[in-house]
Amino acid sequence: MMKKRPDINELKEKAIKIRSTILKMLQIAGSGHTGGSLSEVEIILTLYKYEMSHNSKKPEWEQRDRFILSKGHGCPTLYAVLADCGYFSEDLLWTLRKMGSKLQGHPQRNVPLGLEASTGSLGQGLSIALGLALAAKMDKKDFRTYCLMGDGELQEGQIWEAAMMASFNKLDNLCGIVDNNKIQIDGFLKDVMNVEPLAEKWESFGWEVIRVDGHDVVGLMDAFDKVREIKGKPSVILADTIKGKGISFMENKASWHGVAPKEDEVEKALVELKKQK
Ligand SMILES: Cc1ncc(C[n+]2csc(CCOP(=O)(O)OP(=O)(O)O)c2C)c(N)n1
Repeated sequence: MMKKRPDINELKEKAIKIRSTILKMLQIAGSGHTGGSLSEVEIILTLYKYEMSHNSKKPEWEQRDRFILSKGHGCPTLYAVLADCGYFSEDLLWTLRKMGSKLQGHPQRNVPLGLEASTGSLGQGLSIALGLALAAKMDKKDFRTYCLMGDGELQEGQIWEAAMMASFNKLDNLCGIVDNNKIQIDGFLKDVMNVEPLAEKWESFGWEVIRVDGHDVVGLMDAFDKVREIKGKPSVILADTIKGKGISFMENKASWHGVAPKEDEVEKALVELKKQK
């Protein structure tokens, strides 16, 4: 089934806006995860603006598609996209990581705000998503479940337990996405612990694999279209991305994994983002 696509230029502009929002949020918070938030922008944006059936006016609608951010440290992006979709006011974004805020440094389950699961302990999100997908099958519900993982996160054994269970149960209503930015907390995966060959690994666990440029919104929409047609097994989209994407002095630098930008760095970054319009 073909879906109506959003305007591509508007989506690209939105990605730039989301990136600037993320940087401001992190600067105000004074801590947080910059690199991996910037690498996943197009993935989360395409999910919410194109792929998923959801309604911010009815966040508890039973038939809504579910999104599990397994790499929970990347939540600034999710928060910025949820605010853009109308789940809550933008004002809340500036309370990121503050005492008492509903927007903590890792997501805390709050369905009315659009947050489906508490995540951040890496490796667990795919198991949560698997449970939702299995429950949908058992209850004969049509909703789909999407789970975004980091490539470093794939070093967690629990991911592969869930991967086995999902294909065993033929969960074609489950779609994994890997933010394949090639960098984990303190270096390149190839130097710390290589996870490649990724496509072959997922295939051998019985998953359909689609590889795509994770910053290409059209490529991502094409990938989601393909996934919807796959029957009898789960699918994973290996989205090749750049950690710190969009900001020259942050791109491909492990040092920007868990550091928030300072005021002057945000100013420099915003100048770069403006030029991308
Ligand atoms: C179980 C667990 N161990 C360690 C951490 C600390 N940690 C947070 S992010 C991260 C690196 C994750 O790398 P990756 O999945 O590639 O994320 P990305 O590059 O997309 O930010 C680590 C080790 C954690 N959150 N959970």
